[in-house]
Amino acid sequence: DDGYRLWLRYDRVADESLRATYAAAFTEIALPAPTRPGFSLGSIEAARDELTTGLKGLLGVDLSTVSQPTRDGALLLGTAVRSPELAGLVSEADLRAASEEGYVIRPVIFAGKRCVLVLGNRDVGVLYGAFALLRHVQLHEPIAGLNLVSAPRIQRRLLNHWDNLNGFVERGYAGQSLWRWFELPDIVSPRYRDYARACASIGVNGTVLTNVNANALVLTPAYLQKVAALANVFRPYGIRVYLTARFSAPVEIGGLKTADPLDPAVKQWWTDKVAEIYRIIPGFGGFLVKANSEGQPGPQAYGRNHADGANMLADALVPYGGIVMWRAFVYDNNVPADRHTQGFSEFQPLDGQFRSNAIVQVKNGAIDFMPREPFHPLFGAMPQTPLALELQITQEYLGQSMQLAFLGPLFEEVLDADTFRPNAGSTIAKIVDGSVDLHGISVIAGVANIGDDRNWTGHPLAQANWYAYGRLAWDHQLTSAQIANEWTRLTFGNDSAVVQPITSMLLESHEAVVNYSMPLGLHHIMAEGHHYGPGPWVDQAGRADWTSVYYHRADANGVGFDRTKSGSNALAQYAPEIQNLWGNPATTPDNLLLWFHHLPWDYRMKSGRPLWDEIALHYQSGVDTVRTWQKAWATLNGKMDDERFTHVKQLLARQEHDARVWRDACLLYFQQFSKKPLPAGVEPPEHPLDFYKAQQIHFAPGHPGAH
Ligand code: BDP
Repeated sequence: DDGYRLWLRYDRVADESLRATYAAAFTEIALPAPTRPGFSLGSIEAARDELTTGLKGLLGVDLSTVSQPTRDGALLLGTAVRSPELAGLVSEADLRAASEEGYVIRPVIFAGKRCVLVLGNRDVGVLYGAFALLRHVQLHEPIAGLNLVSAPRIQRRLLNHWDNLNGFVERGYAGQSLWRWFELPDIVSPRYRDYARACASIGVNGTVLTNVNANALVLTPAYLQKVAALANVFRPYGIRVYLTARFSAPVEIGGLKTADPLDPAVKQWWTDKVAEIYRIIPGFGGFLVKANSEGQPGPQAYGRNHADGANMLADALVPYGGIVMWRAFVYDNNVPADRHTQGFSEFQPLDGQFRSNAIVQVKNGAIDFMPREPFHPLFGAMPQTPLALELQITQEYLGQSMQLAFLGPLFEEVLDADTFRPNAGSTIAKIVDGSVDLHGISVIAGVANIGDDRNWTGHPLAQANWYAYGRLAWDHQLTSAQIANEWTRLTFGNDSAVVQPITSMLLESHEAVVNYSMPLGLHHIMAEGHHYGPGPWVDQAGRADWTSVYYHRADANGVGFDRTKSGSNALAQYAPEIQNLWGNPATTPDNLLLWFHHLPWDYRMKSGRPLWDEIALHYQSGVDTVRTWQKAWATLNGKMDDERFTHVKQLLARQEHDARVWRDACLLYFQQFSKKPLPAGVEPPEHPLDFYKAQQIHFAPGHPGAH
């Protein structure tokens, strides 16, 4: 099994009596108000097709489609708007709860038959309902008492692809881009539909096709036709297409002399461009913009600010219902004392100046998707501006597609973080979903981990990260434990001898990677450029804040970045409650300690151990945990297909090796400063420090310099 089917496997239910129960419950598909005239495939038809294929696989039955139920067991699909007689079968409260995109699934009597109703307010709700019902069956859940009502908490649930037009994916570790730009629009790979099915099955409803390090060419007519071909495939699956807009496009492809956002000719150029886009791509979602960061062009080149830039694009998009997502991940050559502070300093003062269809997109932390990072201080600090949360699904700093790091717990930690703004309980989830400041628009974005590898994500278990992102984007109240369990059962079957070990591995894995790479709040100590493996010694890298020494600041006195009043005071950008908590090492959680404090090597930890020992033991524990997974995985031999079994087995062996390299390299490096022996229980390093320093990866996947 090559893993292509992801979590939509639809393998036959092995338990015959269970299968018979399902088969009796689902006998035909009834569409009282089908097909929108003029549309070859709408969301309801996509729902019908998915149910037909899925139930054929699961139950071995061919369901026919009828317009009215002819017997008991009809699956009744429809929307409240177009089938009022179906809406009448459920309460108003249920319909309200299903809101714009959700669904109600429940047994009903209709036309004298016992049916299962899959009702949405809109067509796409029926599609999401179909996937929910198929998931229910795949998880072998009972049909008796079936009652599912669900709606997403965040409106726009996006994947951000960092895909270049040349096919190379920046920070992508699963092959080349899915989008075959050269072939499009003439050749439309069936894979695009499978991508859309997978996204829709977890509620993803938007996709930014192109890299934030943008190429203006995608806005030229020839490329817009290619984009339109993809948009046509995605539309029935409820997925809008978005593009990254290179700020200097008016100069690069428009022949203008300037891209100044206040210049009337520039405004006109974007107004015309947006009109052209909507002519070619109906339902286009809008733009994502990285400006004045890492060399990307932006309004500051013309003495304007981020709001000037964002508003100019927002104005062009507003007649069509489009949005602009303007990224707050900014830093440039005017390095402040601490890069941590720059995003906040540039954006917070602009609160209130953005148009209502301009969203500021903020990474979960202020530095850059570190293995663990405190939440970004902008969350809660811009109450008048809707903020989008940007998560990284691709594992740039978490072992890429070589290492298992299930990100459900990380995403959950971020979503649940309390900003204390305006008061306790104002979590990032509630700020992002708009409930704290009552915004009319809400967005979440995940940087995709998908490429054209046959199994989509390189590491078979990394599929779980795509899944977890979508599920949490739909409902941030789900727990990562629930999601891990669901995904494992969907992907490897319901045998508890398989589910239990895999679920435990998944749930331990993010912390284990943190432990063997950057424990206790250490950060940005990876190898330069490709970011794979350790590099605490990196001290030359073009700019200070690309080095490791800038972040760990190890010296004879200790280690860590002092971000309190005695240091960079980045902490001042957080709410007073957070400042009190994290301003004092004794009340800072261990896992963020060295993010905020520079502490002596013999600093007494909450455990009673000296800091040096604690660091060393964390590195060791990360390695130990990986070894327990190798043992657990061995028990699965014969319980799944050989292909996935062997692939993961090999990956775990590689991970164990790489975890040791992290541990040995970092401990040897820091030992030069601590001058202390390794505590009992920590294995001695295999090689001297110079050996690790000499290791070099020349061509790593996903690295901008690699193509
Ligand atoms: C960093 C990546 C870089 C991205 C940048 C961004 O290393 O490749 O371009 O973030 O998010 O994480 O813009």
